[in-house]
Amino acid sequence: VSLTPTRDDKFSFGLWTVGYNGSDPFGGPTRPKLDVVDAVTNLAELGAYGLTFHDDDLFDFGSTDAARQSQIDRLKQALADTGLIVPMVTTNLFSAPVFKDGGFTSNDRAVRRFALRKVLRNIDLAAELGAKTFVMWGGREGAEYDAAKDIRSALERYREAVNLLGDYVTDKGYDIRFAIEPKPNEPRGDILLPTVGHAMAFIETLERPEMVGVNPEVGHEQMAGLNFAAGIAQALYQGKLFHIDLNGQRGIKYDQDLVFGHGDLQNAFALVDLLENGGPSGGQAYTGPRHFDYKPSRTEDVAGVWTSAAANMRTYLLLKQRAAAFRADPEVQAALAASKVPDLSNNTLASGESYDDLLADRSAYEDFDTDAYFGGKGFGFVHLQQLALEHLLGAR
Ligand code: ASC
Ligand code: MN
Ligand code: MN
Ligand code: MN
Repeated sequence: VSLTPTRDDKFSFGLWTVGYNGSDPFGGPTRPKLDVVDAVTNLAELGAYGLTFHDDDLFDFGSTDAARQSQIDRLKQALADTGLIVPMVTTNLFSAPVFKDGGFTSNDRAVRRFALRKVLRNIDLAAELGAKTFVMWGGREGAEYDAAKDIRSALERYREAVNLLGDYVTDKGYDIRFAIEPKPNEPRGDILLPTVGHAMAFIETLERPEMVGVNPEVGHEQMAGLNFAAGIAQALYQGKLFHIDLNGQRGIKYDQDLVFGHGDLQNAFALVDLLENGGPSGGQAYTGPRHFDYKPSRTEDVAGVWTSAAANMRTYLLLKQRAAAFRADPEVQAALAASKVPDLSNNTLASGESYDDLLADRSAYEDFDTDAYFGGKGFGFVHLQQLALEHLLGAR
């Protein structure tokens, strides 16, 4: 595994990530505004293949048509000059004051109609730029006060919105799929569709569920105390991993958006192993962009922005290298077998066997001596995890 990023690695970055100027709720910017052409040029030089953006990252909210078009033209020229692509586009329905109670699910109907128009306009731009994925992070779709939001109506309005967008993309013949990005809270006290599981259940209620998947973000699931790699495994299992936001988070607190790996490193190792190798027992691999949604810390200067961007990709490749070594180690293969990890992929019933056959199988129950069968024998999971840790640390 080479540690030099290439286009084939499919690393992409949000314009708002390297473009983050350091503003937080307690202080203003610590860095100047980043121009989109500089972003494209620097990312291409570092080995990324893609740039993603919210409409308002590229042109200010409320821009004139001419100002908007000029920024689109500047982006297109930079893409042509570097070979970078735009694999994903998303819409900002959270920054402007009009969205203070949300976009698709604002209690105010005129706001909901405005939000839909803003998204439709941006879908046209996504199609024009060849983006295949349209992400929807509903950061303001939520509430602080139980009495103030009828959750069932809000979900119904969310559904109405996503159904309409699916109709639009289908009628226009665009080659675009949607990816819903869950987050439990921040900026709202509680956000609708707070986890990958909530989002996947919601998707099944849509008119075109096949057009909609998820865009899970490492830190967002971890803010809910969940195991990110396990959530990704379920999304892959259900064919819903349309996109992914990689970053780092240290526990249940505000959304940190640290560099990938600068949080729960062991879970990041399991994640890369899953994305690159299909996980412990094989299976479908992820082929989409490796998209970093991180924020260069407020403490860093402009040079530090690019150092941190490179760090995301290098960490990913280091983990990919370590995961390959882990899989190739005969001792790991033996430990996996001893832990019966491969056995879980065998059907519990034999082929053609019915519950009547199971009920008739005395060896499965009446004659199954639970004590004699296991005889106190353990599974050896700790040894297996230690082997993973030693590969992660480069000790093997
Ligand atoms: C997105 C996305 C997020 C948010 C956040 C905005 O599109 O994936 O997590 O917007 O990065 O600050
Ligand atoms: Mn985040
Ligand atoms: Mn994100
Ligand atoms: Mn984010």
